[in-house]
Amino acid sequence: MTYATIRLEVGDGVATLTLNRPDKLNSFTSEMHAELRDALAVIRADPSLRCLLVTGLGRGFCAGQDLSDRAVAPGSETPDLGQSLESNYNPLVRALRDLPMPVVCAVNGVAAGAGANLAFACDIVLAARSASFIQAFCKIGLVPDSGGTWILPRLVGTARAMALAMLGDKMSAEQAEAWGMIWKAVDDAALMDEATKLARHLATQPTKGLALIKKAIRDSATNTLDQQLDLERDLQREAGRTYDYQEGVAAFVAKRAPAFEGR
Ligand code: T3D
Repeated sequence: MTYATIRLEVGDGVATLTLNRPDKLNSFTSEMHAELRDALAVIRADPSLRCLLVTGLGRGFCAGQDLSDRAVAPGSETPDLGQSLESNYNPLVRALRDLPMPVVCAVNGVAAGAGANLAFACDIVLAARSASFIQAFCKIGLVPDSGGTWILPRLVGTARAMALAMLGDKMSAEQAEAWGMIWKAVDDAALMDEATKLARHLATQPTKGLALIKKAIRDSATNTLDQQLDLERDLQREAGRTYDYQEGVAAFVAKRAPAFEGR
């Protein structure tokens, strides 16, 4: 599949989506959003794909909305940013959250505005040690979007979320790791090898079970313990009916490595 603003490559059960506007630090345009929607639908429909890896080309991961698309002459009508979220950013976050496979993010450089929150919407986030995260919205009078106001307090608590959102300070990958916002910071030169290795490993695992884990952990954010216990009951019932569960048990009993098929 050929796109203008992203790259989609597939192999070893992994779909790799690379944001591809390096001269603009991979900032989002309407075209990029449309291409991401298309690519995510393609990935979701392909049963051979069992893990998604998201990264960016060049020295940035993603600098959020392309602001050159937002400059208006004084006195002219401003674009409806609510509509932009409704049509572009919210569907992207929902598509990643609902994708029934693990989503690994390799943050290769600065992740600002919606670019930072795109990373936090992924399931397992690795970042190059030189990468950084910036809730840049406040610097231009906006509110963190793409799920930022939901995920930040859950990741770091209200006090830190408030300061990150109101100050827009640059946070290093190591600080993000120390605060539990990402899985880990790795040496720049090792980032893509490590992320690819992780994605390939996940693509050999019980995909259906991993998708159910993803749902359970995501839903726990708004469930009571009673609701979560009920959800675990329902998801475990579903997991117990998969081929991969049978295979996992059979392999354990036979003392051999399991061959999961993702179903
Ligand atoms: O509008 C809606 O639809 C609502 C939704 C909004 C979601 C959002 O994401 S709002 C937040 C938008 N993003 C920002 O405010 C971040 C803007 N960028 C920066 O603050 C800085 O570029 C960075 C801190 C990310 C990186 O700084 P630095 O010094 O490493 O790089 P740079 O020199 O600023 O940028 C390099 C190039 O990328 C430069 O282009 P040039 O001069 O070489 O031609 C710069 O203009 C361009 N660039 C970086 N970010 C954006 C951008 N161009 C357009 N839009 C950007 N967001």
